[in-house]
This record gives sequence, C-alpha cells and structure tokens, in this order.
Amino acid sequence: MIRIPYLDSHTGGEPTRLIQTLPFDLGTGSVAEKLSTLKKNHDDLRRTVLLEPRGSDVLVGAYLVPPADPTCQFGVIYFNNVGYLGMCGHGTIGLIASLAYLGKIQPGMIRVETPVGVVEATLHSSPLPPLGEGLGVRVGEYPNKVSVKNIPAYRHLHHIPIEIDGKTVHGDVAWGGNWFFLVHDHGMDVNMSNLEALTDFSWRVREQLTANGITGANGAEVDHVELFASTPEADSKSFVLCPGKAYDRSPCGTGTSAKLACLYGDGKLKVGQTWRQQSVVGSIFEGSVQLDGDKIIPTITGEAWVMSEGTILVDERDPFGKGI
Ligand code: PYC
Repeated sequence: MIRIPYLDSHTGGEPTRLIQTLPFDLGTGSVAEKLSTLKKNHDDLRRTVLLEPRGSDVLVGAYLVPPADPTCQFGVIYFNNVGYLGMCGHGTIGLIASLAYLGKIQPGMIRVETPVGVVEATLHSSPLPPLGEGLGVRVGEYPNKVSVKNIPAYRHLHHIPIEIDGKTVHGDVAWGGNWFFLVHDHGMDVNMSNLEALTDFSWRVREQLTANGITGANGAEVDHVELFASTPEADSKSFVLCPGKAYDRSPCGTGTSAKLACLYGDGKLKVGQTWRQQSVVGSIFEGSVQLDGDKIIPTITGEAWVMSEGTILVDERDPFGKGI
C-alpha cells in the first residue's frame, strides 16, 4: 500500500490539494526541469492524486519541491486533471495559507520558484478576533490573506475575431502565467444558473482557437478561456474555463493577471490602481500592476482556507487506484 499525505484548501471556492512529499526524487535541477522529469516519468502520480474515483475534475494539485534558485524558500509545480500549469494564482494563495496553517511560515514575503519563474507571495498578518468571554486558548487559527506578485504578464494578440454559431466574437490572447483568450462581446449570461451553457460556449471558443491556429507566443496552446461581464459588486465578473473543462471557482489568479495586462494596455488601469475581479461563484480577487522597465508585473490578493487533510492510499491491486 502506498501512502501519500495531502492537505486541501480552497481559494475563493477553487480547491488546491497540496502534496508536501513526493515518493521519488526529482534531482537538483530547476523547478522547470523537475516538471520535465515529472511529465516524462511520474505522470501517474498526478492521475492518482486528482482523478476520480479519489478526486474530481475540479481539483488542482500542488507538489511542493525544493527550489534550485537560492533566493527562494519553496518550489512548486501545479497540475490539474489533464496536465500541468505554468503558474497558478489561486494555488499559490492556497499554498501559502496552507504553509501558514502548518506553522512552516510566518507573515512576510516568501519567494517561490515555479516552472515559469519566481513569484513573491506576501502572507499578511491577520488581526485575530477577540476571544469570547470565558473561552479558552484559540487553536488552529492562521493568517490566510495572501498577495502574489506574479511573473510579468502581457497581451500577445488584440481583438481577434472568431466565429461561434455564425456569430463573430472577439478576444485578446494574453499571458499571465498560463495562456488565456479573453472575450467580452460573447452575449452570455455570466451566472451560476448558466454554467452548462458557459462551459459549452467556452469550449467551442477553445476549439475555434485551435482550428484557426490562434496561439500564444512561440505557438503555445491557448488553453484557458475567460468570459467577462459587468457586475455591481466588483469591477468585472468572469467565467474561466480551465484546460480540462472544469470552470475555475475563483476569479483565477493568472487569468486576472492576463486581464490586468490588457486593461493596462488599453489605458483602463493605472499603475497602483486596484481592480476587483469577481468569479462566477461570487468570490473576489484584488489586483493591481506595477512596472519593471517595460514589463507589467501584476499582484493578486485573495484568501484561502484549509478544509481537509488526509492520506491517499494506493492499493496496487486496485484497477482504478491510479485514476480513471
Ligand atoms: O488561479 O491562476 C489560477 C488558476 C489557474 C487555473 C486554475 N486557477
């Protein structure tokens, strides 16, 4: 029987399953090199951790790995039901809150090496609410608000037309740690009551991107689709479809980063101004940009909550023990 301990959190409703110790060695290379080794030799662990019957399409995983960059305290590799992510905003907020829960970090700045670059996470100290009269020691509370200074984000293509059901919609291709197609003129109702139609529409957008050869830089696949709408509760509301056809319950950290790059490019967001992005489930990330030379550096702030911990058990005789 193989045993793999995990800790689950959610960030704005989107889960992150943290695996702190891998049952094999990935060598001493960079986190990007460790990811190559994982893809080549150990993809069955991704399937074991996330797929049904143990997991579900909604789960995002995070492997904590040693960083190669000596300025970083941690390395991390994010994965989902169909593969691996470059960066993950909600996942980094979840990772940092989980490490705080485990007592491994204190409020302050933590540098984390990802396969696509180093991000700086700030764990905010949260003033704890006063204890009720006669109550004892507060147990298990941890700071859970995190800001993530992401890698540089940029818009690659602007106002690209694609046709869905004989209707032309337009989108931007932008990078925020993953590749996104950001659509405004979709005409869809961005609401929980419309999830099936939103999923179907976004999937067909993605198929059209492939059919029309619309890619990110160097031919990279654009594997996330974002549909934006207005809301009285934030600056914008979005539905984000992830590569494995699950929708992001959070406002998507890398997706919000891509959005901020487009807003800045359109002159609709100034350096230091706060943008509030709401997810389809109602959770909110705050975002802002700063400049490093001509590069746009987004920072995303949100809260994560630990919600369960346990041990994955893999019985070698189980025909579905490594996922369906
Ligand atoms: O928060 O960056 C994110 C993300 C990517 C995929 C799911 N969440």
